[in-house]
Amino acid sequence: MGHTEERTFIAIKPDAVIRGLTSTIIKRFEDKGYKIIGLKMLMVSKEQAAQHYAEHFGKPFYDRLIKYIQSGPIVAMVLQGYNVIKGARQLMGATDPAEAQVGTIRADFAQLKEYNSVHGSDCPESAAREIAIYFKPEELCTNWKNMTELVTEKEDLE
Ligand code: IDP
Ligand code: MG
Repeated sequence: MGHTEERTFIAIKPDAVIRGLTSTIIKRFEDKGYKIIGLKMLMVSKEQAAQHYAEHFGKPFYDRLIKYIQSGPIVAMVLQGYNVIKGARQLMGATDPAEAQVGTIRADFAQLKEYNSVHGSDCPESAAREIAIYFKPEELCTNWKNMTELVTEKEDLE
């Protein structure tokens, strides 16, 4: 059988970038052993914001959310690893920082769900869709092994 590696899209949102938390948040994901295969800072365009949050269109918080994600630079990342979609969301914690477990990014660095510091894809389809909004295929660095891959014998995994 063996475990397959997945990819996910992560964004450090403007509130966290502005507060100087970029390196701290990247470190949470790196320390877990996830491989960063895409990384850049950008200002989210109107079009990107609308595509990214299309599922929330029409909700009461939609306009505020679009304004928030464009309120400063984001740091966009593509991570690769075993069960990285679920695992990254565990590291992030619940959407509302007040409900998030202590030790998660949102519990440790945020107070409000309107400013919850980090985004992570919620399923493989969302991950593929979101990665394509922010990265061209040639911007991903896939042809290297990180330490987790070097110490993981894939044929030994159940
Ligand atoms: P997620 O980021 O944990 O996947 P979603 O439900 O997909 O949560 O919501 C997307 C983003 O919209 C959240 O991260 C948060 O910034 C914002 N948001 C979600 N629910 C609310 C709300 O009830 N009020 C204000 N903002 C919200
Ligand atoms: Mg979501």
